[in-house]
Amino acid sequence: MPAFPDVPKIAFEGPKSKNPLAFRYYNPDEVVEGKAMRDHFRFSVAYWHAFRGTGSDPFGSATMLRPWERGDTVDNAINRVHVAFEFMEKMGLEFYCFHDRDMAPEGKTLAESNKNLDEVVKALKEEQQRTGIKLLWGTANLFSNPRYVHGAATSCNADAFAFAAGQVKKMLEVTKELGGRGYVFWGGREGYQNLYNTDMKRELDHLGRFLHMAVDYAKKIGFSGQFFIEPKPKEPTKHQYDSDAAACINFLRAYGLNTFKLNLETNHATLAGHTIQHEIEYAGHQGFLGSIDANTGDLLLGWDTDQFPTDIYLTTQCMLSILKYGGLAGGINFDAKVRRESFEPVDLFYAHIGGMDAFARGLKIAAAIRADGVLDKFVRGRYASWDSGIGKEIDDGKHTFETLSEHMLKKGDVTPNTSGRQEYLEHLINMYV
Ligand code: XUL
Ligand code: CO
Repeated sequence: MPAFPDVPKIAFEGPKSKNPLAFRYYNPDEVVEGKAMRDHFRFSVAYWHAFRGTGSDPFGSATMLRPWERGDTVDNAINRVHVAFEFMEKMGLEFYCFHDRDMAPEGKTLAESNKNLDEVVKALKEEQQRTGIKLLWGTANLFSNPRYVHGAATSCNADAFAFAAGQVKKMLEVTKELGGRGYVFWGGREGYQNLYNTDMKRELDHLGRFLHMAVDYAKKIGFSGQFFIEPKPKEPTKHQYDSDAAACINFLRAYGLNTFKLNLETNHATLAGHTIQHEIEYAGHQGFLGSIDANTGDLLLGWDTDQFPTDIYLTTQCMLSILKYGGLAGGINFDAKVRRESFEPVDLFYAHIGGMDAFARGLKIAAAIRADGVLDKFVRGRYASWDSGIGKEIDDGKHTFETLSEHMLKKGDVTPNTSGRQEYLEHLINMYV
């Protein structure tokens, strides 16, 4: 029995289509900048939102109509896998991501939880083989269970660290078994609520040790996927250690974890007081750009609302910077949930189609801007003073404070500045949108 009997396979119908169950811009085989759209994006469904999200919030209970749900059992988890793969097949979503606990019920012990997971992983493997859909990344939920009340790798309770290690060990094995491209660490409760009770150095040392153990174990079992850290500044704790790209990169370098890359999330960037483009630019020029959790927040709400991205400026900015740094080792995972009020199964389709089309449009707009070279040309011109004369000499390491002071004493004052032309550039971008 199909779970979505009334929804056909979603097809590309082109920009003139008025069919809300069709792609207007996402055309997987279309080549942009020498690469098919499907390979630019590697769109992925976030299992926790799409198939475990209930619509509950702090003020109200579940609203989602999910007729296939029959409780938190292994049998139901296996049936849910079939539903999820039907959804992904119909959507043309070629990847998915999950946490251990989204996929199978947690047992009373680690052994029981591992056994439950193994049973569902069998079904995942079969469905992957049947459909060709792949795992983008796996991860472990190290934040929901009360044992992690003080964190996992950064907990004051050494047993919580040990339990988390057991969970990650298992999820690394599962991710390898399913051929996952990568493995994500989002520091669920790795942070603090209060510094009076916190030994920050000890907690960060433990986090560094934990991640080294993960690298060692991956090597031991031959898992060669990419490790990612996902920055987020707050929520659930008031300060998460992995607060933004810059903080993560500093941490990774300080603890000698240079093989990691970042999985950047739009709404996390805005919670950190940045834009996602800022985060992509920062990670990109430092060599740490890895993958994207695509979503958007709501400026009037100010928490991690995880909405589906539909803003063309947002996706254009993402794609401008992703193209600039040569693409993603990971992909674009829709870490986004349908609103509590969008409770019908078909809303899952509208949401993902909207997100995929928004990114496809962003890609085409960004590629057109790049093809004309308008931004590049402007930026190059803006820094032209560094390409010859004193600028080039400074860049070549030929100067000191003394020689520069000498230079200015002779010259008197600087060559006049030129306009930054922000309004001109914003208008220019609109010509491509
Ligand atoms: C939480 C979040 C997580 C990670 C995976 O804000 O984004 O779902 O993506 O643990
Ligand atoms: Co995320």
